[in-house]
Amino acid sequence: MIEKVLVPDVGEAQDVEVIEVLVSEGDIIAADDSLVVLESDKASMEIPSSCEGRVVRVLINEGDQVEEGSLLVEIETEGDAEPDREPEPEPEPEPEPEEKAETEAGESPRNSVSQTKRTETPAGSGEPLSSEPSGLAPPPRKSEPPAPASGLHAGPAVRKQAREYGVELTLVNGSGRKGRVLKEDVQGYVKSRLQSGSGSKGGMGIPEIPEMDFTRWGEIEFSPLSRTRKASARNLHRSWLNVPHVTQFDEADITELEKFRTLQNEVRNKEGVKLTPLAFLIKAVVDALIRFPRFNSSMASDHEHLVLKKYYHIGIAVETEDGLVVPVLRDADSKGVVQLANESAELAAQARDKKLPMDAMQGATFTLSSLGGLGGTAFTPIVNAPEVAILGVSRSRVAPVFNGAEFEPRTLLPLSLSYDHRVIDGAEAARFTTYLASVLTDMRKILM
Ligand code: CAO
Repeated sequence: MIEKVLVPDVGEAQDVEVIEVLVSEGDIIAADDSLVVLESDKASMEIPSSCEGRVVRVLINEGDQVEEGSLLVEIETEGDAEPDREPEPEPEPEPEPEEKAETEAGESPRNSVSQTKRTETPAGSGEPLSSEPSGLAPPPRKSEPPAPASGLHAGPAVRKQAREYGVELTLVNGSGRKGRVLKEDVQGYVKSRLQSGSGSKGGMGIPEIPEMDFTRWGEIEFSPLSRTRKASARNLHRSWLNVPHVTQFDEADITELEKFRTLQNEVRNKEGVKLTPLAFLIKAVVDALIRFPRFNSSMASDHEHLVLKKYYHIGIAVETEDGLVVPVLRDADSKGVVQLANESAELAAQARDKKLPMDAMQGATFTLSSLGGLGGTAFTPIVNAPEVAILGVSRSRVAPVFNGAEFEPRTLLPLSLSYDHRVIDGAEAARFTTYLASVLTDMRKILM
């Protein structure tokens, strides 16, 4: 026998939409299993199955608009079920604990719904998700319904509440009978998420990414985050949310600088000095900061002033096995390239050995993030607020550059300057990177 499940009498309700399809073709279902959730302009309702059997056809998709009498699902039953049978009149059931909770939570009891028009459909009918009298026609409830096909026990009002809060119901522990999820459970879940601090992920009115039960798709493993990674995640997130970022890209011709650096490394090898492009970059950046003071500033807390700093402390982003750490190289304007190279190498080593004193990570006025030793052509670093700019450096490459007469091989260094657009305009950023590139091309400019 094939039972047809139709949309029941929806009374005055308009724009009835399929918001959840809870079964798929081939599913074996029990009587009262929920099949589909509908929502109108006034209320929501679950359409349960009136019989047990196998779903042979699902005729609707989520988002479809339906109306009274629309065919939703066909169920193959064993035996001689009568699809067009008249419903048995049944007494009004005692409210379940869940219903009580819903009532306590401020909604009117289902009894008020039961006073609205009630019509049976040929094969099953709906129950309202909200208790607003709506014209949607709930059937008398027979007994505690069995778990729906999804295995989740939750009434329509609870499902609606979960949808409104953006809560994945499978993650909520049900405290009702047979593990049924109640309204208090959803409220408790939201409260605990907020208290645990994870709610702050969705701070500033930003909707949180819904939590997923990844085990639905395969095996998973939980890996704890290190304290360093958690701290840098908080800082990065805060900066990302507070600072309107723009990234300016440029290239510096460092052909001559690389020749000089290679030569210096050969000469100073015996002294144990190793010069990477980083020390020259710090030197050039400080010179650019002196010429463009806004890049060495912070937005005052009144948001009406800039704090222009007269010192040049450069943060160096260092990759460690525990995550990103940014030690600060102080008074970089008063140091030569060799000292900058030694100090930055020392700070990086201390960071990796977890030997940095706390104050070594404070007070930077500008940050440099070099991925040049690793690769890449460009990236968009996140400003290390309250600083207003950060320079990302990628790997240099030799490329043909036209000199007006012919192409010649030049060594080009990619620069990615992210900045706080509240403080720095795009034109200023372009001037800054242009100047910086020119200094890297000819470091003698610093003398001028
Ligand atoms: N182009 C080409 N080669 C480069 C280069 C560049 N831009 N920058 C460095 N190199 C070379 C170095 O010269 C060195 O070569 P040799 O081994 O032949 O001498 C090699 O790459 C490795 O350099 P390094 O990375 O060890 O040293 P460094 O001074 O360039 O950088 C440090 C030090 C601490 C910045 C770096 O080790 C590091 O941790 N970088 C990662 C920073 C990070 O994760 N940033 C992302 C944060 S998100 O904004």
